[in-house]
Amino acid sequence: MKRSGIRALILGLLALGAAPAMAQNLIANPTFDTDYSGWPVGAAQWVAEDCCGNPASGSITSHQDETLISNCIDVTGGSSYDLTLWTKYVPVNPSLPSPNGFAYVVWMSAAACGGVAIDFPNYPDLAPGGGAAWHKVGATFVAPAGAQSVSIELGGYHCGLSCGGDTYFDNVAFGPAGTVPVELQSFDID
Ligand SMILES: [Ca+2]
Repeated sequence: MKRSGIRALILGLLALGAAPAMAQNLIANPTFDTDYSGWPVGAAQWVAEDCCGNPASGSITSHQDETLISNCIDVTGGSSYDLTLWTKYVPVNPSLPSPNGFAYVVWMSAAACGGVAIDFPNYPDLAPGGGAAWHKVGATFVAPAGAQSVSIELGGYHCGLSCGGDTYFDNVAFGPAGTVPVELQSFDID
């Protein structure tokens, strides 16, 4: 085990120790075991490959420009929420390595994703450096005042071959800050 692997393991154990006993993930079907049910908007490409080696679970991929699915969750304006997900970006044409995937956090003015969009920050550094290996990213968001629900939207931009690749998603977690185990932006396990 490399030094980085040891460090990741230690930090992972610290994160587990600091997490509340009841981690709360509000995402429906967060692991895409057999399909993307629970993500009712749009269409996705389900694939049998799991982010983390589970032979009984799959994931989804944008296949360049085809995916836009969402999960709607009621929230409280002004409260903080954690979003984590596993992702990877596989260039189809290595000379065009620009990531084309996105994870939007769309804050809505009414419950059940009704009303109007108040804000929709894109997830930062979704596939940093092209990220061809599965890795986990995470961030904390503050629900804007007046937000009553949020739509977590995963997909790929409609930019065709100019974007040059597919973005994969798996193990999506969203919940009140501190209830979803906090993990590192990315790390190596050797
Ligand atoms: Ca999975």
